[in-house]
Amino acid sequence: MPAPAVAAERAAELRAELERHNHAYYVLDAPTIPDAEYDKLFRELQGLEAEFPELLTADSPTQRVGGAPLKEFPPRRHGVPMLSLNNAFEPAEVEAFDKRVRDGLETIATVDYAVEPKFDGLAISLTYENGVFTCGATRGDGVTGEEVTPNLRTVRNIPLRLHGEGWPALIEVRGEVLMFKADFAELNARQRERGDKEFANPRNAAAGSLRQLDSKITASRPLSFFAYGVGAGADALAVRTHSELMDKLAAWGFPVAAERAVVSGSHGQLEFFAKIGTLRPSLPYDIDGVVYKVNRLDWQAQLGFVSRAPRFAIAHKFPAEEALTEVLGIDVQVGRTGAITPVARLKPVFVGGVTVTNATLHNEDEVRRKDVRVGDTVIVRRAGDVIPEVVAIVPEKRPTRDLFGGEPLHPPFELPKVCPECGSAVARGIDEAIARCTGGLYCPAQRKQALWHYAARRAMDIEGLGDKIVDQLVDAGLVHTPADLYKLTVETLAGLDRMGEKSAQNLVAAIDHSRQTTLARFIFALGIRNVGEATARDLARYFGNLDGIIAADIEALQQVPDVGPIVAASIVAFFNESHNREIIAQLLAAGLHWTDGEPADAGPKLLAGKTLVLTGTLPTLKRDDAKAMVEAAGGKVAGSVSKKTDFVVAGEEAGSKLEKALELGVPVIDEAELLKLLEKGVQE
Ligand code: D41
Repeated sequence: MPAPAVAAERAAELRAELERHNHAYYVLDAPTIPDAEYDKLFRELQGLEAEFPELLTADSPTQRVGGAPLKEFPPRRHGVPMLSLNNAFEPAEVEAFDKRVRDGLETIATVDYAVEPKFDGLAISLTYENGVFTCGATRGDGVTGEEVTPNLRTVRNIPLRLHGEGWPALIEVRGEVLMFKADFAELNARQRERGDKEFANPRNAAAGSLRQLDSKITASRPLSFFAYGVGAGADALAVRTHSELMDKLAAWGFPVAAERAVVSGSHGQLEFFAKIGTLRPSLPYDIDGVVYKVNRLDWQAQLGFVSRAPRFAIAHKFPAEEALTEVLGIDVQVGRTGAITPVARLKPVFVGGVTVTNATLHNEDEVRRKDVRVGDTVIVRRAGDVIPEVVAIVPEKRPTRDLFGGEPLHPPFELPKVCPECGSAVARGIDEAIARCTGGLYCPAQRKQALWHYAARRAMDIEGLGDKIVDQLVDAGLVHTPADLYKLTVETLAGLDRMGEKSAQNLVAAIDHSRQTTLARFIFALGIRNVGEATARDLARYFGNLDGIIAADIEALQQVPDVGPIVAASIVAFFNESHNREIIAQLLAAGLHWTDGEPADAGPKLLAGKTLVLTGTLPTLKRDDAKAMVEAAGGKVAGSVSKKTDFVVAGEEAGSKLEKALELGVPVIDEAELLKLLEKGVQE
C-alpha cells in the first residue's frame, strides 16, 4: 500500500490526466490515447479511491459512472434566471428584430450579431465553485429547475473541473444537453435488440435520459453538452462581446458550436440562416433554427429584456419537422418492383414547410412495432426532401370503444393478402422486410417495369422496344402483358409519338423475331424475383423444359446448382400465381418456342464430350443461343482454339480463331452444319 501522501499526489495526477484525455476525446474530437490505456489509468484511480476513500473528490472522473438512485429531483433556484427566446420564422420578422435593436440602441450603424445554431436539446445550467462542477439543474420555469447533478456528471463532455484560469469563484454556465444523431441511432438499435421502448427522436432520448432518478442509467446513455451563455458570474468576466465569451468558455474546456460566427445586420443574419439550413442534414446533431445575439455585451445590457425574453436575442426557427395529426386510414402502395408499402392517410397537417396528407409506414414490421392504427394521433416527420414518415403514435390519445379504458376502437394493422392493384397474392420472402405482389407481369403497378425487362437485350431482345415506347403502349392501354405485344400491328404502332411507318415495321418484325428464343432467355424474361440470367440458364439446363420448372417444389428447385431457399421460394411464389401461368399460356399460344433445353433425360446428348469454338457472326443464331444449344446437347463451348477443339463454328468476319483452326487442322463448320450436328450428332 502506498503512503497516503504519495497516493494523494498520484490520484490528483490521474484525475488531471484522465480529464485531459476526456476533453480531447469528447470535446476536441481528437483522441490522445487508446481506450485500453485510458481504462488502465481509470482503474488505477478507482483502486486508489477505494483504498483511501478520503481521496475521492466530486470532480473525479470515476464519478462519471453514476451513483445511488434518487427518490426525487430536488428543486434548484438559479442564481440568475434563465431567460427564454422569442421566435422568428420569416425574414421580415428578422429584419424587424434588427430594426428594434437599432431603435433601442438609437443607432443607424449596422449592428454586429453573434450567430449560432439552435441546438434542439434541453436547456440546463451548470454551477462551478472555485472551478469545480458542484451543481447542475434543468431550466424548469426559468427561475427554478430540478437538480440533476449526478446525471450531468455522467455527460462526458461536461468538464468536472475548469481548465485554465481567470474564472470567477462562482459561475453558472448555460447550455443545451442533447444526443448526437449517430448516438441516438445506436441507442435505439440497442433498445430494439433488448425489446425496450425506442425513442421517437434524439431530443426525446436526451430528455428521457437526463430525467432518470438512477444516474447509472443516464451514464449508459450517450449524452452531450454545448455551452451558449453564462448566468451568475457573468459580470466578473473580462470580456467585451458574446463571441469573446464563447472563446473563453471553450478555453475553460466547454464544447461550443463550431459553426458560430459574427455577422453584420439582418443581411448577415439571413445569409447565416441559409448557410446553416444547407448544412443542417450533415450536422451531427439536430437543430431547430439559429440564434442571433447582439454581439456587444454592453449593448445587450442596454437593451435588457421584456417578460423573461431578452430584447438583444432572437431564435430564427426552421419550419417544424414534426407535427401531430390523426390517422384517417392505412392503405398499401405497390411499387414498380412489386414492393408493398403501408401508407398512413392523414388529416392534412403543415410540417416541414408543406402540407402533408400521406406518410410512409415503411413495411409490415414497422407498423407492428409502432402499432399504428386508424384513429391514432401520431407524430409525423418531414425532414428536408425526405418522404414524410410516421415516427410514433401518442398512446394516450388512442380512441377506445368505451370510456373505461376499454379495448381500442380499431384492430392492429394487417397487410392485405392480395395486391390492391391486381388481386395477385402478396408474399414475403424468408428474411425479407418487404412484402411483394407476386403479380409480376400482370400487375399494373409493375407492368412497365415487367415489360422493359421482358424486352431487354439479355431477355427477349426486342430491338426498338425501349422505355419510351413501353410507357406509351401501357399508358394508351394497348399493352397489359407481354402476351399483348404479339398482337401489335404496324397500324397501331405507327399511331404512337415519334414512331414512323418504317420503325413500326421494324418493331413488329423484332417482336415477331422474339418468338424464336431459348428457354433460358424466356425464364429470365419472366422477371421472377431473384432469378437473374445465370440462374435462368441453370434452371433451363437442369430441368430442360418449362413444365418441369413450373411443377418443381422448393426442394426440387434446390437441387439446381446455386439455387438456395430464397431463390427457390421466389420461383415457387411466381408460378403459384395463376395470373402468371395464364400469361405464359398466352405467350405459348402466340407462338413462342425455344430450341434449347429439351428434357434433360430425353434424347441422347449428341455432343457429349465435344468441344466447340464459336467465331464470327452466325447468319441467324445469336452467340449466346448457339452456346446454350451446344451445351444443352452436352457439348462444351471454349473461348480459344487448340488441338483438342473438335469443331470451330465460323460465321461472317471470323478472324484469328478461324486462322488458328486452319493451321491446326481443326474441322471448320458453318451454322447450317452446326444445326445438323445438333440434330443428328457427329457422324464418324
Ligand atoms: O442552442 C440553443 N438552443 C440556444 C438556446 C442558444 N444557442 N442560445 C441561447 N441563448 C439564450 C439567451 C440569449 C437567453 C441566453 C438559448 C437560450 N437562451 C434558451 N434556450 C432555452 C431557453 C432559452
